[in-house]
This record gives sequence, structure tokens and C-alpha cells, in this order.
Amino acid sequence: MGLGYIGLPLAAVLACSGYEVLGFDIKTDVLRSIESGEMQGLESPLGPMVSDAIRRRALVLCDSVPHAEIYILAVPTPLKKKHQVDLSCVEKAVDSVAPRLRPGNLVVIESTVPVGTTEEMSRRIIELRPDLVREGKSLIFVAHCPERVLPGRVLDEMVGVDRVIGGVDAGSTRAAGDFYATFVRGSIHRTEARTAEMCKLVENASRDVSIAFANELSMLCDRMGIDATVLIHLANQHPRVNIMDPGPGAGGHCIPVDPWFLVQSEPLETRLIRTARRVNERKTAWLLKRIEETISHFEKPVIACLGLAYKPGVSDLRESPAVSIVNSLCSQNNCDIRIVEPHITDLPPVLAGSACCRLVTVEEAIAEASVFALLTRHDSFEGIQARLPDGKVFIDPNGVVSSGSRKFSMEVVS
Ligand code: SAJ
Repeated sequence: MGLGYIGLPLAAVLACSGYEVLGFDIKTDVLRSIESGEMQGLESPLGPMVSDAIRRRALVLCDSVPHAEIYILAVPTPLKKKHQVDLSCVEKAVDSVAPRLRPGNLVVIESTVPVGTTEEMSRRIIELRPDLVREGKSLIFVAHCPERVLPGRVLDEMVGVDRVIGGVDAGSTRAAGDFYATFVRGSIHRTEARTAEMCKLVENASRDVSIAFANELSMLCDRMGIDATVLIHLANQHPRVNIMDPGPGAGGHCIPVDPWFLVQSEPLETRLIRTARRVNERKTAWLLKRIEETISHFEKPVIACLGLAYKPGVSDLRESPAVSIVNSLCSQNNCDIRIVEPHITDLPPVLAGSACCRLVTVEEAIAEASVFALLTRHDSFEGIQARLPDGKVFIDPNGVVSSGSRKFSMEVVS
């Protein structure tokens, strides 16, 4: 249920593991693009795996909810306004599965959800299907098995990484655990539903807090005239210190979203988690300001924005700090922008209509731009600073402004 970033790779993995897989998505255009092999953003080798599974009819695409024995929900759980989670896709999926359920079926929620959701969805099923209760006990198994894959390594991690599985009762935990053990090489850790839900949220919140520490250090170092990259490298020589890399902010569809599920549930006991979110958001605004300060010293600057993806090595633009920076430069500053993003062929809709930005190659950017802002540290940008002719200015994600090997204070940039 849901053939997106998680559902489709999972369908392919299951189809390759000997299961008969029925893939359903509410969006018919998604089904059409999968059928025709034109799905966007699927990591290699998942595209051929999906096409092969369809050809062998190990994966059958369905435009209505089919009857099955195991239902896996991999639908979005985005944020609404004021950082409240929108569970409507999970609720709709549960409502559409409920009429199909038969005793002994298993329903697994892979979507990231606030603590208590799996139990709530189990109750919802029973309300819709009171006939599936015998002697006060549900005949349906319901469990949470949060996805843990790292974009960029989806296939490896889908089968290789340990899974945490929590059912609404012991039977559900057993049924879901036994099922995942048939295709996951990593260990299966069994717990109950609320702990599994919390575990997923805590994993991403923990990473967000660590990234916030690195980002705060980069802004602090800037104030104190210390090179953050050197500092972090030196601090990490300590055997028990492991500071992450500062960047333009934390992007993607998970790290900037999931911590809010915890804040929403317990606002008074999530001060650190909320502050980390704010620090990472501030880093993006801070870097934008640094770019704006720099270009204010030029009469008609052409700015090369290097990278749009939310992190190195991927084409994914969701919640990307780079997109937000470019968008602000376009809309508020009316800048003349060249975007270099080797992982995409078209600009996203939010930028495509804008007359002020164009997607170009590195060579075109070097020829045309005067100011370069490194927004995503793709490998292909390694060493680009050294290729810039004299007089061109380079800004890194730590806000360090330099020309060639020389670093500038704001006063000297002009
Ligand atoms: N980032 C930094 N500095 C770093 C590492 C990352 O600024 O040292 C930034 C990235 O550039 C990016 C953001 O953080 O903008 C998030 O990237 P990421 O690689 O940390 O994480 P995601 O969002 O790609 O995937 C995370 C993973 N969670 C954890 O590692 C705990 C993945 O395992 C989850 O499955 C995924 O979220 C998810 O779907 O929840």
C-alpha cells in the first residue's frame, strides 16, 4: 500500500524473495509510470528489479485494494501547519484495507508515525470490522516495523540493516517478526508497538541533534575566527568524540520532520529536540544571509549554486536547504543564478518558472558566474574551488568566503 520511496523498493525486494506481491497506490499516474518503467528517482539497480518483477508477474500492480494475506503500509506521514503530523494517508489506507481483511491477516505499518498510532489503527480496524473479534481478541495481527533505509543505499539497507518490530500484542509481534525474518539479513529485534514507534523517532531525532551540534559549532567558529573544519577534525582525534559535518542545514523527508512528532506528543519534555530543529533551520537562514552579504559587494553578480539535492550523492530535492536558499535568492533578491546539479535534468517546479535561474554544467558556471556557493557537497564538486579563476569568490556551507586559497572577511570581498 503506497508505491513510493519505500513501498516500491520493498515490493521489488519481496518479489525477488519469492513472494507474490500486489502493489497498490492511490495515484494512478504512479502506477502508470511504474508499469512503463519510467519511475523517477529510483536508485540503481531497483529500476531493473521492478521491471523484471513486473515481467515475471511476481509484482502485479493494482488500481484497487486487493485481497492479500499481509498488508504493508508505506504511505506518507507529512507535517501539517504548526508541525502537526498528518496521519490521513495512514487512516485512509487502513480504512481501505479493513473491508478486505480475513482472520489471520497481518497489517504492518512501515510509515513513520507518532507513538500510539499502531494501537490506534488496530482499534480502528476493529471498529470497522467487529466481526474480526472472538472472545474479546482481535483475529488480525497489527505491527509497526519502521523503515530504516538511508537514501543512497536503499537496496543494501532494506535487506541488510537490523529491524525493530513491535506488535500490538505478542501474536502480532511474532507474526510480523517471522515475516521480516524471511527476507531481511539483519537481525530482527522484537518489542511492542509503542517502543518500535518511539525507536524510529528517536533514531532520527538523535541524528538531528548531532547535526545541530555541528552546525552550531560552524556558526560559533565563524564568530570566533576559527576554521570549523579544522577544529572538528582535531576534536574528532579524541577517542570518544565524533562530531558530524556541518552543512547548509538538515534536509530530506525524515530528519527535519520526524523530531516534530516527538515535540507534538510531549512539548514540555522535548526542549533539546526542538532546539536542535531550530538550530538546523537557522543554519540555512544564516548561510543565505552570508551569501546575500557577499553578493551585496558586487554590482551585478552572477551566482553559481553548486548542488540542489538535500545531501551529497542523491537526486532527492525534498526539504532541501539548497532549494530553499536558491528560492530565496530568486524571489527576494532577484539574483541571476546558475544552478549546477549533476543528479537532475530539470529544475523542480518551485524554480522552473523563475526567469532568474538556469540549470548549467560546471564548465558553464565557471565561465559565467562570479560568486560560487557550495550548497551540496557532491563528490563531483571536489576541488572545484581550485579551478576558479582569480577574482571569483567561493562560499562553502560553513559560510567561509574565499578566493583561491585566500579567505576574506566581508569588508575585503569587494
Ligand atoms: N547532514 C549533515 N551533516 C552530516 C550528516 C548529514 O548536515 O554529518 C545532513 C544531510 O546533508 C541531509 C540531512 O542531514 O541534509 C539528513 O541526511 P542523513 O544522511 O543524515 O539522513 P537521511 O534523511 O537521508 O536518512 C535518515 C536516516 N536516519 C538515520 O541515519 C538515523 C535513515 O536511516 C532513515 O531511514 C531515514 O532518515 C528515514 O527515512 O527516516
